Amino acid sequence: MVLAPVEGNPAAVYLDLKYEGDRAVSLSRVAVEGAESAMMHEYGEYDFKVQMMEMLPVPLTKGTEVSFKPGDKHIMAMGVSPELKPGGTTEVTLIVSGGDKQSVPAKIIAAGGEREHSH
Ligand SMILES: [Cu+2]
Repeated sequence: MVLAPVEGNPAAVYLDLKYEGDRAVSLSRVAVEGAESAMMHEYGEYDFKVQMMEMLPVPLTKGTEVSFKPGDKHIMAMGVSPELKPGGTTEVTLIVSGGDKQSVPAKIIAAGGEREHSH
């Protein structure tokens, strides 16, 4: 999880996931501990400009891999608590259709350590 340069701005979370379940589902929601809300974003062209938009649910079948990375799909966390500090960890929860959840730990790093995410 990469914090915004300005406290209170959205943070971006990047991760790779591989779905190992037997049941076909779709990844529809995400939650980040310590953030008021979180959503999945991707970049797309709209009105001849590349901009961020909310992602549609991602269909997952056994073996599907999805990566959230800078400049591509990402998880955006809004209303990030000041308690989340660089060097710490938080928990990211991926929620699929039907309500199954999977939580993974995410390391918190300061902005600028990686490519910055801007709006
Ligand atoms: Cu975004």
